[in-house]
Amino acid sequence: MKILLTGFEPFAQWKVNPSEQIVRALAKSQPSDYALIAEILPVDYVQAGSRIKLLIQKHKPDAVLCLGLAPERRSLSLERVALNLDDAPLPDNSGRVRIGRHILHDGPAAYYSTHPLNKLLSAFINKNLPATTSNHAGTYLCNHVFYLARHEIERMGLPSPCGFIHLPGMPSARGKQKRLTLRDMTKAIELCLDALSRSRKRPIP
Ligand code: PCA
Repeated sequence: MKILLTGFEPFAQWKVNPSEQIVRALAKSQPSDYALIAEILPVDYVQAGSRIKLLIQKHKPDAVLCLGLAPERRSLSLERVALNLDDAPLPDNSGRVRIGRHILHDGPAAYYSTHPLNKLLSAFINKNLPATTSNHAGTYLCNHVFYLARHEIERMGLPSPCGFIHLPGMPSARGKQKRLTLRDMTKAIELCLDALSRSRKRPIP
């Protein structure tokens, strides 16, 4: 059983990306139930797109979990949908801005996550980890990678569940609001990987 886990490098004013830190931490652990392929993707539409496709082609993973930071959110967001759309005023790390552009001209308008979202949500809630489902992964890099990962899985005819989780912004030293710590987020992603390693059936979205 091989699971592909990806995070992103920092971008814009966020100098630390928890998705990168979590992927690096989990890459060091040696899970016994599955092999982890851990990768950090660049915040670059062109490079991240080709990297995720190549990783899926090369490893043919049994499951794919992509992570990214959504600084304004307060809980773990299990994304339901990836849109065929790049549309963000924020430049990528190479300075590219994409407004109102299809990711793939001949691709479907959207793909659903094929993760067992309700099961993952209950696993998080049972451990007191604040989590929710989300119907919008944005129209920036996270959505871009999620869409292309789902497309590649479909194109190759793989039965592998593939989904995306947005991580909330991390607590700041002076912040008053209670936020999920990096440790809790890492625990949540570990739970998710365990659940994915146990369920390989395609759920109905
Ligand atoms: N979050 C951004 C891109 C990289 C990341 O970690 C997003 O939500 O699209």
